[in-house]
Amino acid sequence: AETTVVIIGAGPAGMSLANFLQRRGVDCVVLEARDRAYVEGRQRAGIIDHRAEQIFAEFGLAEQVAGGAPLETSLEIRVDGVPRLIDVPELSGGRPSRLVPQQLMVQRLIRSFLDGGGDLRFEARDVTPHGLDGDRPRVTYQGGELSCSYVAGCDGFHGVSRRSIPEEELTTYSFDHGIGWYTVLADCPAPRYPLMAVSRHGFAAQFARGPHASRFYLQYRPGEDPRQWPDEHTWDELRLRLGDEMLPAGRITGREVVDMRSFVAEPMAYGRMFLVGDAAHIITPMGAKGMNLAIADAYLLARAIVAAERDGDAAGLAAYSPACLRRTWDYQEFSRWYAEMVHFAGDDSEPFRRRLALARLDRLFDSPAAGAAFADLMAGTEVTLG
Ligand code: RFL
Repeated sequence: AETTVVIIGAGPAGMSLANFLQRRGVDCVVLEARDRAYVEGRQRAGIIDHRAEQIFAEFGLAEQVAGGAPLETSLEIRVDGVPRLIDVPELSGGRPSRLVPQQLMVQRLIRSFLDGGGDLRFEARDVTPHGLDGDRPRVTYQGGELSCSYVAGCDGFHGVSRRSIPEEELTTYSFDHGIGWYTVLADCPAPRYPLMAVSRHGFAAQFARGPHASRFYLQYRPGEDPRQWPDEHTWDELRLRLGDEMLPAGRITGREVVDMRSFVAEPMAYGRMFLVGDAAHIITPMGAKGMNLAIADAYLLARAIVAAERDGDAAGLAAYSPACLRRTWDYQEFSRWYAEMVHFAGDDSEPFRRRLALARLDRLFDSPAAGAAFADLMAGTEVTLG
């Protein structure tokens, strides 16, 4: 069988790309290793930034994907128990993000693609790309084979796409931030504002997951396994770190650890294959940019493919990797800057670094220019191939 684009992976990157291509009349087939229930149930990110919402709007998908979702409010950073608010939507000139859980976004994108007659094949085993440096690559999987003009590697960090590129063609960068987070989902009333707390007791955060549930994050020390903490200890730690003695304990419904790591692969293209989203880069959750980067990559690739197919203009395909990498490194820097600020500001073991982090926080609150620069990144920077 033949198609124009084979998309490997039906996560945020793959389903964004599939919908963008469909709306522009470019044929594609999506091959996903897992079943639909698994893909639609995976909870991770929770924020579609303003720029990503604009991208969906350009394809007439904003209402479907983000319509009615709550808008971002001010953010509270509590420093040694003292609340400080930063009005991100205001400082960005009225460009609020939207709170959309990743699994809901993926469900909506899958539905929209299938309603439009899209070809999405779940449980595709042993997906393997071939002939990527030729004119007509092929992708095989158990029970099928597709030939195509382009392969979009949207299969996440552990996928097959990046591994199909000869090692000597790629430069990779890995960085371990040395910070571990214990995250728990609990039946506990949402905080008034998204809350991050910085103190000598360690970083903690609380975010709404609907009106009656919260997701908490607690920094933990290397070598510990906080999943073994008795619930009472988790609640004591949260009360201490959030400076909230009245925080009610609720049922804990999920426990996970997240190690802060970064990764970038360069370039994001090899022959006729293009890497999109986590297949090419992972970023720490600080700043909530991972999913938004995936959406922006998908957008740039869709534009480049449409220009090549409709107008015979391949310039966008050549510009894809450098354009995506420029944004990726910008966001890696932002996420590192943010993580240093909120983690080192409570870290007594390095007093000099702690004072620098506190100065960074003061500047964020006291300087409108610094606040605006922060809010601009939160809203999402420009997405262009140029
Ligand atoms: P995904 O989501 O990993 O999807 C890849 C898809 O490809 C499929 N696949 C294959 N299919 C066919 N053949 C193969 N060989 C395949 N191998 C894999 C997989 O089954 C899957 O369906 O990558 P994608 O689409 O690039 O999307 C990236 C985002 O998911 C990721 O950046 C975010 O989740 C990162 N992230 C966050 N991003 C944010 O913007 N804001 C956040 O607050 C945020 N919090 C998070 C996060 C990621 C986390 N984890 C667990 C990595 C919190 C966590 C805990």
